[in-house]
Amino acid sequence: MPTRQTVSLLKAPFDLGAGTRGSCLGPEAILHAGLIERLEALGHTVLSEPSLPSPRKGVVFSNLPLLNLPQTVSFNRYLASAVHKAVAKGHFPLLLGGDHSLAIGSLAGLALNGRQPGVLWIDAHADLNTEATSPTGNIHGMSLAASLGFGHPHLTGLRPPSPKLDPARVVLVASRDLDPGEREFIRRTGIRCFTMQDIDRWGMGTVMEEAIATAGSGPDGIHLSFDVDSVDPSAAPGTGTVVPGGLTVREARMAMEMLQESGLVSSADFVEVNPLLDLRNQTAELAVDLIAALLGERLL
Ligand code: B3U
Ligand code: MN
Ligand code: MN
Repeated sequence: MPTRQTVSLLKAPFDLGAGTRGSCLGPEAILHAGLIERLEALGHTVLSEPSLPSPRKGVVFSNLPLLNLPQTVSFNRYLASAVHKAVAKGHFPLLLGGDHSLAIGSLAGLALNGRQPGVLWIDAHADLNTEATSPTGNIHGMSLAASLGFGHPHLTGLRPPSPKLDPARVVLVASRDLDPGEREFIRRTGIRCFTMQDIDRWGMGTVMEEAIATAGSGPDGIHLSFDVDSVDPSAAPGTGTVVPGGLTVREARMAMEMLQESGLVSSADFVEVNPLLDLRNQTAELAVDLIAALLGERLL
């Protein structure tokens, strides 16, 4: 049995950071796939907090180069406070997105507690754009950059301090769709980036060992930010920006098991599940399998 924890489920029905609507329904789909029961079966206590208040629908948004900036900032402020409260009580904050712009609030909430964890960003994308390099204006492609202190001041300064992260303890895994400005960002900052090519060449086990050692080298453990588009679209079709050539279910699951064994993870985001694009809730079910593995479910 894993160490029993109190998990604060933070349901974040927010998709205005993405170019495609529907990931705001992700938290409900993940709950329908049985998340709470699976975590309770592991001996954890699950506090299902009320959903964070979602912005009104049917409004005309936009405003390049940062689409839906005010809504994204105000939602992430709520989220940061919710994470802050959960951590202050000693709970494990588990964020269910929603799009990946939510990592800004998640990491800001940890920073409010004076924590600066290493970050494992498992994602087909790097989310290292700023408004100056983004090809789309979608803030979910900017959330890691913002947390590192780059980009619009309303995002970087969402809550003090800024930056929230130390680039030496940020590790990308499963990357395969990087924009030119993101490649330059990685070169400039020296962030570790394990592409799918690295995974093919060295194997997921070796990559994860190095990733955990790098991200986990500080005093505050590791925050996992898991974008389901890291997994191959054949197994995770229900997400807004699918990129072929992704992780297998087995690789993703092993990554979660290795993180569990490390004992270093004390907060996580699972984002970009979009039930409007899914097949029979398959992607939400996969998310539940991965969260359960992260929190101690074993095959044997
Ligand atoms: N890099 C592109 C595409 C993208 C980022 N994150 C997702 N898609 N899911 C961008 O818009 O910044
Ligand atoms: Mn992402
Ligand atoms: Mn992605």
